[in-house]
Amino acid sequence: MIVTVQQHILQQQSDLFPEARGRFSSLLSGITLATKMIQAKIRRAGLVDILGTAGEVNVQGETQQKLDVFANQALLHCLSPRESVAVLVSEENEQPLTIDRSESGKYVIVFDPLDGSSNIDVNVSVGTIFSIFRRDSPDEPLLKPGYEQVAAGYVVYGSSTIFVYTAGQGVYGFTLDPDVGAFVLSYDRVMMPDSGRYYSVNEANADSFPLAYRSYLARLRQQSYSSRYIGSLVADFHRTLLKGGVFLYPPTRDNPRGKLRLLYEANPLAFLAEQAGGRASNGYGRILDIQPTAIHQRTPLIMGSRHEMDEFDRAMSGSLN
Ligand code: AHM
Ligand code: MG
Repeated sequence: MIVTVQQHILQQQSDLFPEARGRFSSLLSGITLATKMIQAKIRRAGLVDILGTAGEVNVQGETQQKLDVFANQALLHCLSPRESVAVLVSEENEQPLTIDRSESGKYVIVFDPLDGSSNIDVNVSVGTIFSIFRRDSPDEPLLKPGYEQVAAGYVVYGSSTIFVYTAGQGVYGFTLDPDVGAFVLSYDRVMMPDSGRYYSVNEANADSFPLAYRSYLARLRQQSYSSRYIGSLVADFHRTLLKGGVFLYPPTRDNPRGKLRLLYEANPLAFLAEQAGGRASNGYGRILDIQPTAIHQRTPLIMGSRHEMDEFDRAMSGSLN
């Protein structure tokens, strides 16, 4: 028999969160419902008027695509009525949305509703990323380091729609079966290979990478690596998770602190990478140890297989030989 994501979460929950009594699974089913709505919309791109910009600029100063707006609304719509939700933090909203249900809400959910949206109009994979923290009382700080995440995951809307998550007990992947209308277990306990063939970076920025990054990439080129860069973080990460290798978004001239966002891009993917046996760094240390100071803060992000990450650390410490 098939195992749906809902069944899997309920099983994990009785093992991991015996006190949660369905709250956690209700919250994750809010996320899977929203992502099914998003994928249905994406699959109709080109047939209905959903491509192109919405005419607004978001908090990052980026032009919002119509699908960015739809994806954000779908997540807010599916999550805000759930009993267990205390605060929603979205890439598309400048401020966190506090749900006025202070007694029952126990979780903060942070998400990037539609990552890689510059790829939408050209039919390239995009994704949704989410991260979940516990918050037992409204007095607790909203901003916590990534090692306190209780769950994290993403959906990649690619040649199929795949939901990947961890609740701290390994990484599991589910493929949307359109006949059943459910995400069905297809990757049981994913482990990232210890090394891979690919490195993934926007090489058009290479002249402005710090020297250690350039030395590292030169070293990879001397070995038998090939390059892959989609420009959709979720898709680039999904390949890295399954095939190994390394993904980098270093500091650049235009983005000296990195481009990617700590809370809803780096943290969740770092949690998944570690749970799959890989690593994630900001160039100085572990992504999951960073104490955030703002909800939309950026970070350099380097993540991948153990072997490539060890070599990256050697490059950063100047001990590549
Ligand atoms: P977005 O959240 O506005 O879509 O931006 C994030 C995207 C990532 O998906 C991707 O890794 C990166 O930006 C690509 O940036 P660049 O075009 O600078 O290489
Ligand atoms: Mg994004």
